[in-house]
Amino acid sequence: MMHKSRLMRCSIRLTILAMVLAMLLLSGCGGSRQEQESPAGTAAAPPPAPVKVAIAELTALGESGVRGRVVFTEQAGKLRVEADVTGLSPGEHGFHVHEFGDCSAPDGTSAGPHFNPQDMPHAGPDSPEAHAGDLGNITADANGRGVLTLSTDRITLDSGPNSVLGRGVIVHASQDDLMTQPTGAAGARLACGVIKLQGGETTPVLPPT
Ligand SMILES: [Cu+2]
Ligand SMILES: [Zn+2]
Repeated sequence: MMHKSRLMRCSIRLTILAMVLAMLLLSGCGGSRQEQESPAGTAAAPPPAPVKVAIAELTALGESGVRGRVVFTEQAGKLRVEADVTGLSPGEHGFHVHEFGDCSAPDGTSAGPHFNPQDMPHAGPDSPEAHAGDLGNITADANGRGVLTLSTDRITLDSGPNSVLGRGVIVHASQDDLMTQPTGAAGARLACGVIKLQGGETTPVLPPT
């Protein structure tokens, strides 16, 4: 009898000991996890401002078969433009931001003229004076795919006069000669897309009625 009750007391003590050990271990783990989150006990840095990204999904105008996507990313005070377009004839094709985010006309004329908030002449993206929307040419390979990356401070994704949010992107049939006024003689409009902020709502810019 004595023997049995001593055994019971012993096992109760062991159970309590195990519980205390478990609690110590758990609190220990929590502590180390916290240390990992804010190293060296410093206050957590404020989260970085979200990088603004806008996308234009280009769809074919008429029967052109040209389509693609243009991604605009704010980066170091500039706007990076990355385009990937398929269905083109090999060679150079005029590539612009146009004033209106309206791709409804089968020939793309609903997108209006080149985006030109400062009333500049037509030129190329490297000219000191050009339409804000003059992005030059996109060059298609033998398979009709054109990829372009450029960086510009002429257009933005903010609410300023040079914002391209809600405006249109047009890919043309011909090469932009970066000279002929006001279109660069880039010919027919083959694909069109409206520039929309990713993860937000963008109202297309339309001509005044
Ligand atoms: Cu154009
Ligand atoms: Zn232009």
